[in-house]
Amino acid sequence: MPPAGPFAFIEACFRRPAPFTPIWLMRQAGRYMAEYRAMRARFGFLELCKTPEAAAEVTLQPVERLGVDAAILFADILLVLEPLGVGLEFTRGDGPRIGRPVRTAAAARALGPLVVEDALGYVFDTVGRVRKALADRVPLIGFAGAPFTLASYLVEGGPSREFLLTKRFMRAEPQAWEAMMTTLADITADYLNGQISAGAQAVQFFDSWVGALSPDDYRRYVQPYTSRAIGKVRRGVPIIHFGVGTGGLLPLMKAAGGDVIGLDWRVDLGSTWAQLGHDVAVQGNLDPAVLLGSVDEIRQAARQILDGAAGRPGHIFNLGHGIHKETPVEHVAALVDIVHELSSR
Ligand code: 1CP
Repeated sequence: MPPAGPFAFIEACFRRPAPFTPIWLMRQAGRYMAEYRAMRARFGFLELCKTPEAAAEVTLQPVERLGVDAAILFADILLVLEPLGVGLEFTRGDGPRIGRPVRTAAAARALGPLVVEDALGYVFDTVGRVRKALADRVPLIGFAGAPFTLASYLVEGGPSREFLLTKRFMRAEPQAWEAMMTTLADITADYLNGQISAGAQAVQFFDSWVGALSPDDYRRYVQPYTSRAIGKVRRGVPIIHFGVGTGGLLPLMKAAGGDVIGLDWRVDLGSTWAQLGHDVAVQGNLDPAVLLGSVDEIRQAARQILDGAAGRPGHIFNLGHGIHKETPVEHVAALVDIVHELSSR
């Protein structure tokens, strides 16, 4: 891979000074955008992910419309579960469903391994197309689910609030849990390295639901596997490590690995960064609900976050989680402009 180039986003990931604070947004491609809804009228969600030409077009929509400083591959963290044969489906309105959830030690041990080039080659095809179309205007972020969040979908069979089946499984079947998490860690690393070979210039680990765990459980049941996955990702490409509701876990997540720690909106960016240590970059952390309010309120809230970062190299502006589908697209575009204007140095 050629060097990443002088992108503000990549500079910030490595805590080098940049002329402004780079911004991209989780779920920047999605249902709040008319262009995306038009694509979804033509393709089912999984079909869209599996049609590289269309997935590449959707990846580029927010880059054109918003002027963000990075593109994020259009795909889903659950795509790796489909070739494991568990019956992944995206149902309209209801979100993802796993037809054959993993509820026994035998089922957990039977998972994988995967040859990612065969199983997920369509994603790598999309990455190559996006890189070509971007022509180095902004870098491309690849991503994958971290082992815990993937395992939670496998065990629960879909979205969950309490993750009781997952928490019960990891305690009741610690050896099968270890086998499953090791398999998921290795698949995740191979999958991210495949994206990097195809052209991804940074990667994000989504451990979205890990905030459901106590610190002790994180240490025992998650950290070894997230560390294993992160440790296997090709050196030199920045890694963002993100989860929701992780206020009590951030030092452990930092220890597990990553150049950048993603913060949700429940924590104060300035003091949290100081506690974590300025030897790691941070990403975040505007409450996505702020984008439903006025542009004045958006400006105030953005300024507060930028003040917390205090111009220190190593801050990437983002939301604390994904954009809500009810969000006016003009407000998102306004946020991007506001962050560029207020942080320009
Ligand atoms: O109806 C539709 O059009 C599908 C909605 C949708 C979209 C737009 C889903 C289903 N996935 C996506 C795209 C997606 N998912 C991206 C694209 C890149 C971007 O613009 O950010 C990414 C990075 C994801 C990652 C993802 N999928 C996560 C981690 C991020 C997060 O939100 O914490 C998770 C947990 C998923 C699972 C998933 N896929 C889709 C939905 C609705 C969900 C969440 C369901 C749940 O609450 O459990």
